Amino acid sequence: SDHERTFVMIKPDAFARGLVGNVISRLEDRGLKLVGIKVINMPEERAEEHYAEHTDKPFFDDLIEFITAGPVVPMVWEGQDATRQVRQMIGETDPLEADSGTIRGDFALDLGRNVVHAADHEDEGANEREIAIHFDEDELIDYDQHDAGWLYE
Ligand code: PCG
Repeated sequence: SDHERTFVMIKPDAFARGLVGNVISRLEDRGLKLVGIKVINMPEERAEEHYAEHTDKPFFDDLIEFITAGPVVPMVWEGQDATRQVRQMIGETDPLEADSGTIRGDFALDLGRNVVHAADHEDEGANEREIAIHFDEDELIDYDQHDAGWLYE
């Protein structure tokens, strides 16, 4: 929809490879507004809640082991059609299918090490659900984006 919040998370592979700043820069440069960010080692129970839809998949255990293997950077970004804008910038889930110029298309090779997670725009409640898993409401910052008048009609 119009002005909305979307959940994005930099994964342990990207953290270890020093790609945190690069991913954040791409989203900032696009004009998206950063309203929440933290660095955490994700507790296993929270990882299982975050990936609950994949509980029965054969790759679930590997996915939980990977996402808890090192620091992650959960973030909330705001903007016009933010969910779709971010999905488009991140590229297809499988890096082999991700276009060059996208985050995964530029930085990843393997489906199980795909640098970043973003809420699925085809899953209606995904943003709200994932933001609530990783952030308290008072951790999301309300402020004026100074260049909004040059980003939006
Ligand atoms: P993400 O974080 O967008 O959502 C679920 C993740 O599961 C996905 O990115 C992939 O990293 C991972 N994933 C999806 N399919 C497979 C698979 O077949 N094998 C493995 N190892 N991981 C997968």
